[in-house]
Amino acid sequence: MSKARYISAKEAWARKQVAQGVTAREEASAKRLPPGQRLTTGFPVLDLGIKPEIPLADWTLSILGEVAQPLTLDWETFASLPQVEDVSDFHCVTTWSKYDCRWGGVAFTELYERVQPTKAAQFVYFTGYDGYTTNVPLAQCLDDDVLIATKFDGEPVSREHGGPARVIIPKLYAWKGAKFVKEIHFLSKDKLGFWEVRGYSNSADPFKEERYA
Ligand SMILES: Nc1nc2c(c(=O)[nH]1)N[C@H]1C(S)=C(S)[C@@H](COP(=O)(O)O)O[C@H]1N2
Ligand SMILES: [Mo]
Repeated sequence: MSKARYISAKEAWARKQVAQGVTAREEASAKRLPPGQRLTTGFPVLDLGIKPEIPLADWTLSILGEVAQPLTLDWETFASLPQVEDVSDFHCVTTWSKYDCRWGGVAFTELYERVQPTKAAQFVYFTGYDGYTTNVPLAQCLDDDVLIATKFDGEPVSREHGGPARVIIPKLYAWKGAKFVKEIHFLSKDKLGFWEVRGYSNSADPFKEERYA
């Protein structure tokens, strides 16, 4: 189902890596800041009160469900995958936004390619080491700005911001990106995550101000 979309995202990633440092970013503008958001220059921390400590030697990321080749990657293997960098804006539903976050890590499309999702795969359900869960349609995970980030501003993602690895999906409110990511489930049917079952919007588009269901 997502073949064409996945291929165009891969090509876009390649172009972006070539253009690094050349493309000037759009200045702050009313168009850039989603409705009801305020710009912050700090980086607030939002979690469930748990910041799990995961030694890299114990860390794994599993990709399972509707896939032909389920995978469990250890830290070394994950770090050996092709790495990308992307600068994006971060929008939290609690009304703060942060511009120009420079994330580095592995593109979602890279993992998609390796596990070979079945035709039935339409949704993705992420779990975190803190017990957090969230869900996103597969098509949106294939955008060329979605990555599993291990770096922020060139440094390892700190524990408070979701290290060793966190999901970044810039076009959606930030609760859709699991910090401390542990598992990526490909599903045929949608399954609501932690905040989605508590009344947050399932679609979560900040520019449509989709905060609550
Ligand atoms: N595992 C996990 N991921 C999570 C959360 C969480 O509590 N646990 N909070 C979400 C919310 S609501 C937001 S706004 C962002 C916050 O990321 P930050 O703490 O780096 O600002 O992470 C999202 N991902
Ligand atoms: Mo949030």
